[in-house]
Amino acid sequence: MKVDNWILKQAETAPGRLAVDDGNTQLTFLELKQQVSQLAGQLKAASVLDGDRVGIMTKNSLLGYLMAMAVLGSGKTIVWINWRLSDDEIHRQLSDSEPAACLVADDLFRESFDQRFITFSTITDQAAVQITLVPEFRSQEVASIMYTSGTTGRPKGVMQTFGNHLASATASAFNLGVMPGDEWLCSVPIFHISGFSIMMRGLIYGMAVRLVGHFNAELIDYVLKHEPISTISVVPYMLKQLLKYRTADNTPYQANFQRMLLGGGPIDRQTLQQCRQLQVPVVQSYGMTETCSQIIALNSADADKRIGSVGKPLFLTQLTLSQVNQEVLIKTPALTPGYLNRQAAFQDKLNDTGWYRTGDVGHFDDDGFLYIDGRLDDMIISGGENIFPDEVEAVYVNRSDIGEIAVVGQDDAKWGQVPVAFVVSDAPLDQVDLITYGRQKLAHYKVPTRFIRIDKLPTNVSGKVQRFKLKQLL
Ligand code: S0N
Ligand code: AMP
Ligand code: MG
Repeated sequence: MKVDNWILKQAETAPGRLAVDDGNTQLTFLELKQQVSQLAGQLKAASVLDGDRVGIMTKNSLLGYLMAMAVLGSGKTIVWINWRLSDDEIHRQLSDSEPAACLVADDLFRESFDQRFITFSTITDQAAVQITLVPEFRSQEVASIMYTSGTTGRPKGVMQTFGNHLASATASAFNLGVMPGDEWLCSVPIFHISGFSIMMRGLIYGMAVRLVGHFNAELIDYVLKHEPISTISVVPYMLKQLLKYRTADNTPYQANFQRMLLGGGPIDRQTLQQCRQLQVPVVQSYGMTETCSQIIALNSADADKRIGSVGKPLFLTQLTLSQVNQEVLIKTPALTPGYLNRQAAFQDKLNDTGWYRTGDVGHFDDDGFLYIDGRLDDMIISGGENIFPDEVEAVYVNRSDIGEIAVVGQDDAKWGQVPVAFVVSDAPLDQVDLITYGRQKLAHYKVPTRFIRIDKLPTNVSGKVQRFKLKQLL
């Protein structure tokens, strides 16, 4: 039978196996297929499948998961929307991707949303029409689009093909292994590749995904101690929160537990050392939205001697460093074919011999293990979310009380880094007003936590602000 739609494939080969569990409901792969088929018929009835793309804005709920599967199963591309974004930010992404509709979980619906936004309950209230799920997921087809900001202007929609997802899941399996009974806990958002890659691995491996709707360290600590979870993906913020609970009582994680897959941003050595002491197995990894998740990882066996390293390339990925500036350069079949509507912006990221320029700077040790030393640009990472200073500054420059503004990242014990603004201004700065204003225009995590007055921004000869000098003032 010619079936290479991964949902149908698993329903055929592993119908009774657990596919997804949200703590209340468990669905086998056969039940997953049935529910996805029903939802697809409802999406069609609501004209959501009329175009090529469908937006989705949800937390990690079971219904959100099923909606995503129904969109994929119907042969459409998911445009993932980060629910923490402001109205303006969401509108820019939808204007660029032009989905037929944007499905939004009822708990995330906003008064300001127009008729393009359709709540999940509107869909589930529809009478389903008959629909056949597509027979195959073609490797060149775009499964998902995730937006990343950039240093300039418009957001960039990273296109992730089925081939990219398959290459990524395969490489991860060769490194970490896949065992019957494996269960991957997904509390990282499914609108980021950290979370969506877990969904895709679940479908490709025929593996159970344990969904957690919203990050709650106490709940997750309990789940890791009492449910047969084998892997959890975490960003540094989550790891630190989980360690607090792990130490609060002496209960170890249950016997099936294999590892925490850590990525999304830099981690301090002290936390890694604490993990060793507590025998919490951490697999450090490095990857990005453009590479459909991890492409480099540090095996547990090497972890003790290579503390701080992100490891070696996974199968299918090639890695080198630029001789000019130590930039991390990669080639991998998991690499996006480009940014939606922005081929030139993507070409800019490839060097003249076709290597993808990551924007990260690194070095190797004598045995070829990679260490990430920082960024070439000014990107700030707060709790695993990226912030581009230019984007924040652009929101403030037109205010009458702001002459000039420069945003930099300040180290922060909880979030890794937080944005802080330096401002040249004749008027006194009203911190509360500035923060309230920013929260209307930007995702809250992008809003500077402080606005610091300065007489003049330090600049180089060509007039570019020297952010490193501002950082030294913090
Ligand atoms: C860390 C998270 C969970 C924090 O959110 P939390 O605790 O749920 O917050 P809330 O209760 O919703 O809100 C409380 C207040 O905190 C503010 N806030 C929320 N998030 C942040 C933040 N990041 N920075 C600063 N402040 C934040 C809220 O705004 C609220 O304040 P008010 O009320 O004032 O608004 C959450 O941030 C989160 O989920 N972060 C993780 C995101 C993530 O997954 N990033 C990774 C992206 N990169 C990739 O996906 C590539 C790497 C990759 O694939 C990978 C990464 C990790 C592991 C594995 C892989 C892999 O390769 O597979
Ligand atoms: P994103 O744009 O959210 O996909 O994030 C990708 C970026 O996160 C990378 O280019 C790095 O800057 C950063 N990053 C991911 N993993 C690590 C890591 N293990 N150590 C340091 N930085 C990381
Ligand atoms: Mg919380």
